[in-house]
Amino acid sequence: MEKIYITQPSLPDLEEYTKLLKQIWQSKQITNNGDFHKKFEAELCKFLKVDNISLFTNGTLALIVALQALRITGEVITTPYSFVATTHALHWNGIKPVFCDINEHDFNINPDKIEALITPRTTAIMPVHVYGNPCDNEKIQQIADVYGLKIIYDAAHAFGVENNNKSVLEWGDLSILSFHATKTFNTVEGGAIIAKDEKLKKRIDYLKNFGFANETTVIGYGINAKMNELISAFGLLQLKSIENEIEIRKEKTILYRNLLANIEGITIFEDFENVKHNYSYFPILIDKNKFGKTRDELYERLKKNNIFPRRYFYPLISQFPAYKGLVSSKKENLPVATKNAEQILCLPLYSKLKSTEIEIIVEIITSLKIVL
Ligand code: T4K
Repeated sequence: MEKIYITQPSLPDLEEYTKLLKQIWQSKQITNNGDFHKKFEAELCKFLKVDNISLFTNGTLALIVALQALRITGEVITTPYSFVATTHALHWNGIKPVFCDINEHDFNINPDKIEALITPRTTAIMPVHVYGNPCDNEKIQQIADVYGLKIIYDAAHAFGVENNNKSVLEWGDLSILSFHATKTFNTVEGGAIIAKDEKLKKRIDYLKNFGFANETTVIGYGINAKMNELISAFGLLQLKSIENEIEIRKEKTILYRNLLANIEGITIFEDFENVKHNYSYFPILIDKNKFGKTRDELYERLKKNNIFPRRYFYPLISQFPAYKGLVSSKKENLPVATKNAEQILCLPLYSKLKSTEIEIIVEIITSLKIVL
């Protein structure tokens, strides 16, 4: 059987892309806020129902600049259950991460545990909408308001996700997106910051361009994190098919759910009420006491059969040597995150994944349970 990976990027039509490339070749404007960049920002704003988007080279630089833009310092309360870039962005800004435990059902930061972690040095909260599951914004905002904290959402997984018909990207002070090849919406590499107002967008745009406000004025410690014209044109084409992409992913998700329902020891997750999802990942939890085999035994069995799921997010960020020494990293402080990280397996999910392939994946899972 051909190898099945966790994901496979969707690509735009090559002929259509070539036409746009020809335009770029003619104009000679290949980066620095050219026409495709401007158009992609405008189209994204429409699609995502937000007013201010700044495009970036990738999601990690977007996170680093978001923290710079809000002048965040000291300590930031965040989740250990994410991709390591979330915490690295804090470190690159000289900020100490303080890890907070998560909810079992949505993998997101548990707002009820945030307050106990606030100190006089705390300046912000950085939650992640893990797998595109919306965080409990209301509770997080209430805490931020009481203590005068900023909120930066790592929405790397949450492209197009809405709650009660409103984009989750409107929440908090800033949100960042990733358009990496492995994401539901990809521009090869890419990212964005979503700002509440034009003034902040302007500051972000300066910061991603070395801090230049004009030819001779540098307003701060900027960096180069601009998206170029080739990628902006690619992104514009990707936008045309994203709704269809999400719809197909939804169908695959429903098939997985139906086939995996009622297998003892496997937890699957239904859509949350009032949430328009983007079906970015298909996470399951494997409880070895009920399933009879560990998550890693299942992971290895699938790999032997040329199927490559991923253990996003194991190990927890707090378990990496760079962060392990922090008091908030202690496993006893993060019981739910620790348990979920030990049980998690994200199964392959992408639009070209065939129904027959999903059936084979589920058969392998089921057969492993039977061979007890
Ligand atoms: N915040 C969060 C919450 C994030 O999840 C991420 C990134 C970020 C921030 C930072 O955003 P970026 O700076 O990346 O824009 C991947 C991605 O590199 C990373 O973007 C993503 N999160 C993370 C969750 O996953 P890997 O190391 O697991 O990817 P990799 O190369 O092993 O790819 C997985 C599989 O996908 C491959 O086995 C095959 C397939 N694949 C991959 C690529 C890159 C393809 O078929 N084609 C491809 O081009 O990190």
